[in-house]
Amino acid sequence: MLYPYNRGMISNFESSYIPVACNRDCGATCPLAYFPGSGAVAGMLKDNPLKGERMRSCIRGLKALDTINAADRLKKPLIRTGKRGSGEFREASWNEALDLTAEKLQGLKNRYGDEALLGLAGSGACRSALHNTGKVAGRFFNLLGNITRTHGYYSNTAASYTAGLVLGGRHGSDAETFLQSKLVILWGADVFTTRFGNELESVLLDLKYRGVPMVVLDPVKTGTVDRLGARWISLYPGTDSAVMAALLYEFIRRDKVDRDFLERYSSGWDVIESYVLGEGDETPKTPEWACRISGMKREDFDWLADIYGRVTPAAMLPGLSIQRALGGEEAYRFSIVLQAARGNSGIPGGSAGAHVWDAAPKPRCGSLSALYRPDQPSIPVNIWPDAVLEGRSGGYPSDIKGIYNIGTNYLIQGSDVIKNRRALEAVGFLVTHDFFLTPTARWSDVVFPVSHYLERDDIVFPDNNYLYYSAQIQQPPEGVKDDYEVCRLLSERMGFEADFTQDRSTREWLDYFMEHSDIDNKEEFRRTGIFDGGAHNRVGLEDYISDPDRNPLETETGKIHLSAGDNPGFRDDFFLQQEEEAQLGFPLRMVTPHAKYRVNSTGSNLPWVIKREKDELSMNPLDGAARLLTEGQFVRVVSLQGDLRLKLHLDDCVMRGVVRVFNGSWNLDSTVNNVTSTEPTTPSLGSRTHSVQVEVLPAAEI
Ligand SMILES: Nc1nc2c(c(=O)[nH]1)N[C@H]1C(S)=C(S)[C@@H](COP(=O)(O)OP(=O)(O)OC[C@H]3O[C@@H](n4cnc5c(=O)[nH]c(N)nc54)[C@H](O)[C@@H]3O)O[C@H]1N2
Ligand SMILES: Nc1nc2c(c(=O)[nH]1)N[C@H]1C(S)=C(S)[C@@H](COP(=O)(O)OP(=O)(O)OC[C@H]3O[C@@H](n4cnc5c(=O)[nH]c(N)nc54)[C@H](O)[C@@H]3O)O[C@H]1N2
Ligand SMILES: [Mo]
Repeated sequence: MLYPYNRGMISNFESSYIPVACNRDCGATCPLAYFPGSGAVAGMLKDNPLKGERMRSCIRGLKALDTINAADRLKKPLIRTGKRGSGEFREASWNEALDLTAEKLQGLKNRYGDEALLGLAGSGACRSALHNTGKVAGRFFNLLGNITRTHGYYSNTAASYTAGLVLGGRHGSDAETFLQSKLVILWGADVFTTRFGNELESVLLDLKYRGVPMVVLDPVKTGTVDRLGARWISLYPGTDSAVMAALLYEFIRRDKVDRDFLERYSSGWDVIESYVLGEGDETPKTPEWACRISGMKREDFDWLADIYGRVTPAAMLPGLSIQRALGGEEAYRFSIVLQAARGNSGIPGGSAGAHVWDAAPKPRCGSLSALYRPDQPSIPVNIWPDAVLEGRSGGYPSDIKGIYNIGTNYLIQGSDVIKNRRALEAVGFLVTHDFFLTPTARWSDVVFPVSHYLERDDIVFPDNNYLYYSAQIQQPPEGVKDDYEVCRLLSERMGFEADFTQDRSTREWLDYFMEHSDIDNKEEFRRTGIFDGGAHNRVGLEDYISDPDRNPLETETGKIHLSAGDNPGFRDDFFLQQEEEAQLGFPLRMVTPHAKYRVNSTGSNLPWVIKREKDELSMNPLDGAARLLTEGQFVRVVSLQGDLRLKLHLDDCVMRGVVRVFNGSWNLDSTVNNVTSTEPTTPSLGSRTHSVQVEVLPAAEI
């Protein structure tokens, strides 16, 4: 018997467990445990009994057995026989599929050069040291040659750009530090759905019971508003920086700016103040100005300006949503500026205003190197289909003839599905590794069936000060291999196996990573699944704030460089562009957030998810009435990029003038990226999937 589960819920036959950790691209990453079944009782996943007090797992992780046991799990390599996307494949032996792939890759290299191959590695299993879709893929691709890679993330390109310039990087805080907050501002953050680490919800619920005021700024009244009993303030997507600038205007007017703090810790406030007061453009960023742009109610604005101007420490916790919108770089900037202007940066209960849940230092631990090459051709991930379709003549670094895809479903998760389809159809050879025949896999020439994180040993990295050991609970189904093994077998065929494996087995890799780690007792770590790095009350920026001269930030000035980069301010050029689209017949602003039970598109095929996720368009009843639309009818959503067909749900949780469709459906007729665009937000070239202008029309029932 290892660790008895002592909460009276587990009977004797389940009293030993195998530690596992949820390794998905969700913001939480939780330590779980597999309790093997016995007789008629099936094995099950539960919380790791040794988890931290505040850690909360969720149904997405606890239901992971449904993924590995799914009826539609791929178990044989597939080779395409019909047209791309037709779903016509034949099953092949591993030898045949691997030989064919090695031959095609070599052929592409010989004929067009290394850079004709584009490597895509997505958010599959992306939190671990070894079987990490990004790292395994990167290592294989980069040993294969100087192939074209992608950089940046769909998630946070604009945020990373801005935080890099203004703060010199990420300065997250441990969740427990927010227990000292006297005000919590969740700006575009639906943290009970898209989670910020695995401890924040418990902290926020404590604050709720203590009566700490909380506010959620979101075009939609989300589950987080209800769970926290928070005040909901609605505003149009993509207008956050306008409201933030007007809050600064009010702080200046009411003498609520902490000028001593700014003087000591920041640079560039003069530029920001002059912008806010309208000295350059003759537009003072007044509450009237911001409410007109954002659709925010004046009484909401005044309430927020008052409480935020009065109460410290205040935790500003922006979601990533505010920067997956045109002008998202500036929303992220102003969130940091507001925290500095109120003296909330770097103090317990405050926050840096950016990447707040992430990136306080973590325990040291080795991980597989992706071996990126210094002068490798690289394209921003968000515009991969443009790079494929336009190539060198369009100013991209290479002419792409083949794509190797490990752990992405970019056909539907990338913006503009029609463009993505064209791009996948334009390449000569496309390989995918996945568990299921996802839409992207359907478009591939070869599909390799791969193992799931429950079927392999790994070390998993959460966002807080822990490491998790995730042990194999069962062998993968017969015929299924690890991504690592598929890449090893190809590298063997192509002559670079020794470089790929460095003569290590997967077990030896994990030992090697642990040798280069803070883990003192490796056997205990393997047995319990949890290594605790110790400190859990670290405040982002605290070193800098305690001694700015000794601990300067990695910014141009060594300080919080508020005005770093070009033209800080609300991006009215993008705003005007959207207004023009509204005039052209696309007046509704659409948000496309992440669904509760899926992680991105994963889960779309699973019965338990299908039961819970309704693929529908949510619209305010007044907007529905104006269009003579009724609850439950089918509607067509049209944008400049394309259209889709969905059921309508009228819901006054959605602000007037806004509609919402969750991203991630595998259904090609209704998946939301049919109407989004790859036009990036600038200057960071990030995605802008929350800036979509649409119209909604009645559609015939099919
Ligand atoms: N359950 C679940 N959790 C996930 C994921 C998942 O798919 N499912 N995905 C994970 C990944 S990859 C990521 S990157 C993160 C994403 O985390 P976020 O980017 O923070 O999440 P979103 O779901 O895009 O949006 C969160 C909220 O912001 C609102 N919103 C949208 N646009 C705007 C805007 O312009 N301004 C304001 N103020 N609000 C806006 C939406 O209505 C939504 O309620 O979540 C992670 N966690
Ligand atoms: N409209 C709209 N679109 C969006 C967003 C939005 O907010 N709105 N959000 C964007 C964001 S933030 C992100 S991060 C992207 C995500 O885009 P993707 O990275 O394409 O996201 P997933 O749907 O999670 O696809 C991951 C795939 O990897 C597979 N997988 C899981 N584990 C493994 C493994 O171990 N090995 C292999 N080979 N495969 C594995 C899964 O089955 C799944 O098919 O989507 C973006 N798209
Ligand atoms: Mo993401």
